[in-house]
Amino acid sequence: MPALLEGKTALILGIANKWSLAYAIAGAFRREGARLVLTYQGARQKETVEELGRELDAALVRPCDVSLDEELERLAAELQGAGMRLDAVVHSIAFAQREDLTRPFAETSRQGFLLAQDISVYSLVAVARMAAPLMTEGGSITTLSYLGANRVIPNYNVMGVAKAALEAAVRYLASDLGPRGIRVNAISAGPVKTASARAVKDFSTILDFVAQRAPLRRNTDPAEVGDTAVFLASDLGRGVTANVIYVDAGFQAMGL
Ligand code: 1JT
Repeated sequence: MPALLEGKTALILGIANKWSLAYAIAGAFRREGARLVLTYQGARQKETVEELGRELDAALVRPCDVSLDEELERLAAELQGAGMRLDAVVHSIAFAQREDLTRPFAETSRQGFLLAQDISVYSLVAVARMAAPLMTEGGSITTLSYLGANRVIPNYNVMGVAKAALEAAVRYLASDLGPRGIRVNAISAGPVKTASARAVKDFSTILDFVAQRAPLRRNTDPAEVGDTAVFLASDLGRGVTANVIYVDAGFQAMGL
């Protein structure tokens, strides 16, 4: 099979370390011949992501805090200045305060709610607005979601509401950008032991529960998320937009 992303440039936001879903996606994109532009948040992530960028032979590794419009504008200006067209964007970013993932959802503060919406949802809108002018040949924008958007998952709380908004944002962005040949989709991944997940208490119990009940009787492998992201970014995905694709070993289908 020929490389699926040969000649394409992909911007990937949200690698924190080698367990990040964004890192699995970057690896799959690189395997398929894409040129990679990676971003990280803040000085704490710099060393790690620059090292992973070297491993992946990334063309560019840059800081980008998606809560700041200026940082997104600076990144867009730099890519523009380097004459870089973008063909794919992967948004793999979310945040919520720890207390909002432990206390009852009804206790969520206004500030905690808005913070989760800002970082986990509005950032997709801001990234799409920044990237769209660089996608002069059309392109694909993919974000990461979770089943907590549609069902009550204990403790997912404010993130569930944020993921519901994120999936709605995918549909509205797909409608806006479709006429320019830009597709917008989400991958709803099954739970994976990432750094974010480590912040969740009893996460191993959740993983075991899912593995016992999912049709495939196992958890989601990050590489499966990477391969689905390749499909969406490639010409194979040309007819798919405004969609949420489950890469979760089938768990979402189960009632009991
Ligand atoms: C965040 C965190 C976003 C954890 C996340 C997330 N998206 C998925 N997970 C993992 C997860 C978390 C819970 C869960 C299942 C999966 C933590 C930091 C903020 C952003 O419950 C079954 C709670």
